[in-house]
Amino acid sequence: MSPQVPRDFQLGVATSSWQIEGDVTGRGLSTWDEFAQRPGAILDGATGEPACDHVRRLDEDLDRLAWLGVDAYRFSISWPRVVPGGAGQPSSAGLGFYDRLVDGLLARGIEPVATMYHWDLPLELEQAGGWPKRETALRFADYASVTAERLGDRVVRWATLNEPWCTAFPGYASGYFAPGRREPGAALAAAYHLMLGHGLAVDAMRQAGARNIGIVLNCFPVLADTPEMAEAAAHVDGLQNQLFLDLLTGKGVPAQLLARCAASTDWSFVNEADRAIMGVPIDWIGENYYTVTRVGPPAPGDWTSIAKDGDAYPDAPPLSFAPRAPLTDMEWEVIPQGLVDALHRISQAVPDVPIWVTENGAAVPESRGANGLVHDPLRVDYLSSHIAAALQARDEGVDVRGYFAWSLMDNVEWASGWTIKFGLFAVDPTSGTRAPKASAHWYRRLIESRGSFLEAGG
Ligand code: IFM
Repeated sequence: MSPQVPRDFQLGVATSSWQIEGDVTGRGLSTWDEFAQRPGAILDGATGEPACDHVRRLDEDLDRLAWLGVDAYRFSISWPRVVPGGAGQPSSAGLGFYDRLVDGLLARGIEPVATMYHWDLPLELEQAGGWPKRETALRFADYASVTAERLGDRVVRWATLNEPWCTAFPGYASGYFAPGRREPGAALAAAYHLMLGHGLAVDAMRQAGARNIGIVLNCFPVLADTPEMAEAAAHVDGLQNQLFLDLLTGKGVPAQLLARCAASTDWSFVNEADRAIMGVPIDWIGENYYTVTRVGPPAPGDWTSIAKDGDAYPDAPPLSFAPRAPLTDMEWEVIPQGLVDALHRISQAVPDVPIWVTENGAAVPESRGANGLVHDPLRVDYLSSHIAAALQARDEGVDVRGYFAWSLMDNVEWASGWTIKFGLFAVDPTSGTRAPKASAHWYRRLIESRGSFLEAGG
């Protein structure tokens, strides 16, 4: 059964630049472009060109969003498209593309929600040291400033970073994501400088005229599968959740983590004066929720959950990840209550700041009917139960304002390439053609029917 969604609860869809845009001739390279060239780094050898060829197909994709009837579209801006090389002169063609995107959304009555950084770091900045270096945070604020100056009059809401945990830990500790480094100390420095970049960018963007600025985290409840794994679960939670919530609220690195990760770093990059920068008040916060992290006893070679091997958590005691069925194609446990709990935790940690569920969705088995329609009933069940969970948290007093389904269309799912599909629209990676799946039709009806249960007295 579909959830009963009040009319004032915003519904949208989300994407990210590297996963859909293509057209690399028009931009600089990112760490993901370089990573994609490494044999075996991306499961099926997918690359950022053509991805979904979205730059060239912009107008038709805008029409798809209008057909769905979404209130808002969350996209990310490609730093190497706007500032090729990561520093210096912005590209007028790059900014021009986002002008067209934002204007096209507004013309269709759709709110543009822009994320400044969804993992595609300009390659040159990585070659100069990447996020483990403080300098990268400064360059991020410069790029955020020029972008805000250009688009700040039209973008309705901004996020600085998407899921800084993913850039820092799978990127620099386990090496499962670009830039593929396996340096736990560098990962901790990366997490810190990402959050410094966030704070500097908020300030720079406000000065450039942008309003409604926040950040998108991926806070997952971390559960100990057995009582003796409580300590390991606390370690994972510290790195997955508490580190980012504490830096974001000006508390600095949690004292427990300073001690827990002493074998990987001396924390010499921490500067007390940064607390206030990172803790700059924000206007909203986004939560990307997919699953919980269930920590079990060590079982060598047994980790399956993407980007979640123990190496992604520096200095963690021996552990394994023990998701319980039902699982999605990502081997992620389906547990809507986790979203309720995550939303409560965020609202307690960052009080008086409205929350949007900025990503939620599932990669599930699909089948094609005789008429060519892709049937994906498990995706409909997943989306439905998680929208209900967001509304439950709202009923329980959390200020949740809306929900974005991940994703508008199938796209390059990072290290899994095209092998994993999250889209409401099916995309043929060879021809680029798109077609709505059954879930897209369901979401469209849900959006359309919002509030009707009230009128019907329900
Ligand atoms: O595809 C990603 C997205 O880029 C960030 N959040 C999780 C999604 C699914 O893995």
